[in-house]
Amino acid sequence: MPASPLPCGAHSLDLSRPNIMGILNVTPDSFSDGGQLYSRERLDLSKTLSAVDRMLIDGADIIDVGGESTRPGAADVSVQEELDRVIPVLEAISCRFDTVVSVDTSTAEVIAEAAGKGAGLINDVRALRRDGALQAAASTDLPVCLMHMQNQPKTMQVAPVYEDVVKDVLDFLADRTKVCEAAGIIGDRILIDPGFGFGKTLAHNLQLFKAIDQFVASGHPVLVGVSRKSMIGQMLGIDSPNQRVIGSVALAMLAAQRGAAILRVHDVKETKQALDAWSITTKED
Ligand code: 7PM
Repeated sequence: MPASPLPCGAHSLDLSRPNIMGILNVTPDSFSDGGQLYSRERLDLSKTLSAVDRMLIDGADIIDVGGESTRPGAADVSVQEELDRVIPVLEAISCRFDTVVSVDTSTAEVIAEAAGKGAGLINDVRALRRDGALQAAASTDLPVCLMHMQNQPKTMQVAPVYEDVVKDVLDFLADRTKVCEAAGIIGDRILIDPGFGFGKTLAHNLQLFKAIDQFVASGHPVLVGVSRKSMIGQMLGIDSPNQRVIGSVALAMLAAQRGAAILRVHDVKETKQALDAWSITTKED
């Protein structure tokens, strides 16, 4: 049964095949890829647009713009700071490129503003639990991605505990889905994400990865973000995030094979090549 296209503002997504979401980090701090678009503490817009152009040429279907660092231990950013980082970039991308742009935010003001500046998807690591976020998102009519996170970025990796991580995360996402539907968000426009690395040990992340099919069975499109994360570092014994590309591509492929609809990645070209090779082996002649 081929899924019908997901409307994302002026664009749409074909979720019957895996889609690549390229990460565009517009934060000044340096983990993995953050900070590289900055020069002299200011975001360089022409560098940023070149990075977007590169990702689109390489095969990205979505560009995910994020202005809040959610890395473990990260400090909060003010609403104004987040608006100042995200909105001009969003506007510049959507007026120059023909692509779905998602906004990685938990902030009501950013959600509302982004919708008017060309955002096609709302990606929230807090699953619209912040004050006003749910109402703001519902008013946009855009699809939303609900991610699971235990605790807050500051403390989430201190001592994550679950009764049964797969059940707990599935239950959380089912509950948030219901809350979103009650607020007027159409069920077909709700995507879910287990939230790899967000309040999880390696063992938790592995249990969730093995259970991707159970998330897919919910009927909601599943987004998987494992790119360069510490779970890959721990699995393979690699400290440096930019050395984790091969493991990231391998896990993205496996997630796609298990039915994930969107793969959130740093390494678009490598992921695209792997997915293309896979797709050729499964094509009917
Ligand atoms: C520093 C550390 C900066 C970690 C950024 C991160 C996800 C996401 C992120 C995810 C969805 C990263 C994370 N991860 N949104 N945003 N799913 N939906 O590693 O897994 O990119 S931020």
